[in-house]
Amino acid sequence: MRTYTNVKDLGNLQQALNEAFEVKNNPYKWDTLGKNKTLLMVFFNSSLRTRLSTQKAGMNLGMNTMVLDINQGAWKLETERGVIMDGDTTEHILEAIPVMGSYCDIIGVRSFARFENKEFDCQDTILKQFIQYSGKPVFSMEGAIGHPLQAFADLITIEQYKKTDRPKVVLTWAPHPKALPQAVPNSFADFMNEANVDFVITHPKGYELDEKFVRGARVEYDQRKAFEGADFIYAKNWSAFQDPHYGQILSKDRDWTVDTEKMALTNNAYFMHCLPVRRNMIVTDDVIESPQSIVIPQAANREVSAQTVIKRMLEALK
Ligand code: AN0
Ligand code: CP
Repeated sequence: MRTYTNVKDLGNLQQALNEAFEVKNNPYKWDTLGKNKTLLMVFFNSSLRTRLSTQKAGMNLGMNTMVLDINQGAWKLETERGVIMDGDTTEHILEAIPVMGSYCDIIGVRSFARFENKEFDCQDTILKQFIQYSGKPVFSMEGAIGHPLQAFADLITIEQYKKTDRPKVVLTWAPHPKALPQAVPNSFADFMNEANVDFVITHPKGYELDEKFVRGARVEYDQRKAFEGADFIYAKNWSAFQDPHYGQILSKDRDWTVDTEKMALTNNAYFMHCLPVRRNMIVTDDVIESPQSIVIPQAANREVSAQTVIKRMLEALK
């Protein structure tokens, strides 16, 4: 594997899942595969889970790992070509990327949507520049349009907990005070559309995601109706995608918060969220603390998804 930015990079999904469970059951089986190989993780945005789980995944494979926080100690990077750099950016990303590539064997990049220019975001410009100019295998640690390590971990978690062959999985929008990217719901939809699940998306009108990821999945605007008979409730906030409201907050309606009363409509569903989560905006204390909440094992599976992806990249280097 040379790049990992979406579900298609995994090839056969069932095979990838089988490999992930092998990794989960025996994480140290390949502890010399990454000997004298260096993993560089580049963060343009904050992180708790991605930073720790991906670093741990690299260490399980015997790699050396380095982390660079672009906004804390690195030079401020210019990302547009043709700019006269007489402002506050010190270095151009087109030099910085190949320099970073020269110190490592595999690169992970986190660069969220900026909501300044929809075209720039939709092209996943920063991630693409790393792929094009680093000379090294690159995987997304959440780009401008996707978070495939999260969605792979989500699928592993659903596989781990499902009680029927084809569970009903509901992705529900929930309120949040800040404008958040669409990356997590995009990738979740992308993966669920490939998986053997009955997938339903519910959100208020105006929050329609990019059809590239929804791919004709059922969208139900009545959240309560969507919850009926669900086996998994996956909550997430995102900002509007459609023009002319790209990156805007259209609603903070707490009637969409996932609570005990709504969970009672489901088939005793498990509750999932990628974290970090704002309690009593996205989900009530009662629901996230309930025995049906699997947010902690879901986060733990981030190590598994990262290790599976990095392992494949190391194998391709041989
Ligand atoms: C980010 C997002 O919604 O994309 C990261 C989630 C993994 N969340 C926040 O910025 C709160
Ligand atoms: N779920 C997730 O990616 O968390 P972090 O933003 O803390 O890495």
